[in-house]
Amino acid sequence: MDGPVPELTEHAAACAARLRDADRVLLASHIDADGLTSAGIASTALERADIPFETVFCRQLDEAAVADIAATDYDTVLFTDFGSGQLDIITKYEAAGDFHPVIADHHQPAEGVETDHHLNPLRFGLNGASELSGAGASYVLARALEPEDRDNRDLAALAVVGAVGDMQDTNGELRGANAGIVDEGVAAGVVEEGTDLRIYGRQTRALPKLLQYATDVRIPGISNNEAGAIEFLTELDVPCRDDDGEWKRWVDLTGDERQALASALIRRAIASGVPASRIDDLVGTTYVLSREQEGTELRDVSEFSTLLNATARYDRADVGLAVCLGERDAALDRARRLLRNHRKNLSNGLQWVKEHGVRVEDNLQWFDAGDEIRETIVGIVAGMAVGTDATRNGIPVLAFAEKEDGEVKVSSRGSYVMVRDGLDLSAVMREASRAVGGDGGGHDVAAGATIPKGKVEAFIAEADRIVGEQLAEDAD
Ligand SMILES: [Mn+2]
Repeated sequence: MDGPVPELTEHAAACAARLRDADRVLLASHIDADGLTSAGIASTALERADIPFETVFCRQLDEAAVADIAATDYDTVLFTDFGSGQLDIITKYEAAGDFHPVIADHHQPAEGVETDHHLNPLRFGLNGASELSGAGASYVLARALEPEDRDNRDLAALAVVGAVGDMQDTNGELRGANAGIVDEGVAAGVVEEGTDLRIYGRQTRALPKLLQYATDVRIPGISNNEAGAIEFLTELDVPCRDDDGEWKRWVDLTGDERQALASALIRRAIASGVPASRIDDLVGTTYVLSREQEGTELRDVSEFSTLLNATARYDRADVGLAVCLGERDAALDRARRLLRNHRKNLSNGLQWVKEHGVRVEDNLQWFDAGDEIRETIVGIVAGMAVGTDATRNGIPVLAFAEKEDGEVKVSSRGSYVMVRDGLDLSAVMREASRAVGGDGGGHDVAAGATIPKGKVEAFIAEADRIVGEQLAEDAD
């Protein structure tokens, strides 16, 4: 069997064999949309393979979290969507005979250490930030774990949600190893791929809100402008309201109506001077989960991943996992309430940044939200602030927030243009945090760290220096 990602097939088989040898498995996963879908995929695969397991979630897999895991009486631990960056810690416990690790992850591995059952696209020449997510790595493992009489390709739906949750489709579509997973999902009848308007909320948002809140591509007079969005829709030759006068959603329109609306929107964007490169971003590849009900958050992968993030950021991984495992009713209601609350917090957070502004250093900009923005969402707020008039173009944004334990959480966000110019925030966060007694890592375009209280200024100086070096090195 070739598997969805041929480069990983052989190694996935070895990891699967290791899990089959275990009496039972402790599944430990990261708390975010990708981590929850990873856990959904891995736990379904373990169950179908008749391997007893228990699931735990950690926000951060630090020394203390690994020690807690080692203290359980599980001999085999499956880490999903984290573990690679903590190989130095994990292998210490492995060497001491505390547990055998199996890792399905896509983050930068810690250097100078390795373990046998470590499934990570970066080990096989694939890009972990853009080509395969933690859920994707878990899916590859799930395909290797499937029993003779059972096909696990239906789990591709969750793998696509995880990839989109980690923003691996930001270049207009899922590529590389992810594309292989999409193909399997399509073949299994759980994923539909199409070309459509790439605006968030096609399933659930009323048309004026869909357009008003679509700020990835800003269209003057429509984005962030309710009256403007309503006027635009009213002037169109498309019936945007139903028989009761209620606004329709994108999903309620016919194919022709969608096309007419999209064309009018593009004409309007061109007339308003939006650059051609940005206009191209308005339309792209979209992914729909065929087996989910139309008009729900679960039908659209990006709305699904947002729903999961809303459970994760508020310590309700149990709710997010239940939704991934197919529970609807109570779990879905709870998730939707968490999402409404999450939206309110994000909009308050962005408002706070706009009011207080950012401080600009030589090579980066930053804001310290203290306890005004929850540390679990400060990274999203920083990402939302990139590209708005609240921040400067061309340099990354660092955001600080207080953690409950008194330490300081740092989140950083860049853009793919900056990455092309040499930016690697994963290295910035790791090196600058370690220089002040903290730790961090992540991806080139988005990364995070935790540092001791009182070290913010020293951290900023160090990070500013490293970003300066990265951008200068690439220039020559
Ligand atoms: Mn991930």
